[in-house]
Amino acid sequence: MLLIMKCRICSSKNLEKFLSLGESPLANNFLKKEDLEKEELKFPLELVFCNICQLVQLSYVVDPKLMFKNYVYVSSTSNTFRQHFTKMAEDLKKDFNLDENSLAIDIGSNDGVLLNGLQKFNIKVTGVEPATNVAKIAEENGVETINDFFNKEVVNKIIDKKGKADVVTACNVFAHIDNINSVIENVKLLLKDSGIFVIEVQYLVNTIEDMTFDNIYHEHLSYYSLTALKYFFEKRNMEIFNAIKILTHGGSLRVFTQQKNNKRKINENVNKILDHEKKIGINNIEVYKEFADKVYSVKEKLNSYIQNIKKGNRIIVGYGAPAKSTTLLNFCSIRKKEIDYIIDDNPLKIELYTPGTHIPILSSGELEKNTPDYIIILAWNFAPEILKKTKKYTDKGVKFIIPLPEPRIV
Ligand code: JHZ
Repeated sequence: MLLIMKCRICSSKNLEKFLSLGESPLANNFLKKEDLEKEELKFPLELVFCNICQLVQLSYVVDPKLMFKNYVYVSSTSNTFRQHFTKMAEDLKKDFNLDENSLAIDIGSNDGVLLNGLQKFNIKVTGVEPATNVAKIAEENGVETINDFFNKEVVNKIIDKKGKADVVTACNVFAHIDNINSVIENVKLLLKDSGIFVIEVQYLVNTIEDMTFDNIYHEHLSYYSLTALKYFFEKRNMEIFNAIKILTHGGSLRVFTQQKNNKRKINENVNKILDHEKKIGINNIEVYKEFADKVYSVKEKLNSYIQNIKKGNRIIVGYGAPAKSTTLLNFCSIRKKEIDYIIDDNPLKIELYTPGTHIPILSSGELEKNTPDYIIILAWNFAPEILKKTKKYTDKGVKFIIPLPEPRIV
């Protein structure tokens, strides 16, 4: 565990702390039954704001090997995500004229869901994925995957074997990387002069406006605005030429970058988003202090909401055990006394227990055997998909709760 003394983007020490969610276990460190009595690793979850480049970031960095060598998150678990990445592959092919001579590399390629989509157009692909178990799933899905962190050695290996890349993607991994400076140097090495680097990151503006503070956990080291990303890429001689808002994870940004001497025109979206960020005060610590105050009051509201239900001896269970539920459950001290069990459809999570709060994770069959009165949708970003597949329980009178930004029945 390392205390960040300097900003990840600009190296400034002018960092201001504005939020503490206490000590929390690692979000994806789901426990086996035999490990429940063992002491769990917990680390502080605190956010700081850089007064120079405006990056919001965690104050502590946990060793990535502890988090990413064996991973339980599999992108294709949800239909929503499969569709999202299939469409992204189609858009990349169309917008950048990729064909069988093109090479695409995905950093943090998980089970290969994006690359699978690109392969359907005969585009050459390679994934880079540090989690051994997930890289294996990708290989089984027919996606060539290097089981390693993205580093210079890996880049040289790819160049030797396949040449330079037309497109490098990094979806939901850029916020996870501590040394983004070295990553960007390696991306530049890997890209053809005309190549593009496309990232998807959860969007800080959604986090603060929609109170989705549960996406704050140790895997997410940085919380990006376009303002901070622009600062970062310009310092590394890269240029953002387009940015679009997308719906994943409660609101994310897809950001397109190119080497600075490239010819693509800057899309007007970029300035529109930057102007909006300026207008809402993304560069002002007061916005973050206000957000922190609201986070503490959401905790109180959620706790009293749950206590009211429990007073009537009602049974509550959860649906979805996403990484973000670890933050919500730990920060709000919600345990088995409040939530009897959680359903998850990812087989890798079933029969495990939630980190810190030790609530059992079961398969959806449990709903039939032990039908609850309330289901709290912890994977709220997939609420429509989950509500659709559990419709028979709504028909039976089970009530579904969305916890954020304020608990409400849907
Ligand atoms: P989901 C992940 O976070 C992990 P998580 C990662 N660290 C990251 O950065 C963010 O994404 C961006 C389950 N589910 O996607 C599956 C069902 O059971 O919101 C998952 O366990 N049935 C890379 O973990 C969870 O919910 C369903 O029908 O917060 C969703 O996790 C559906 C739709 C989901 O990400």
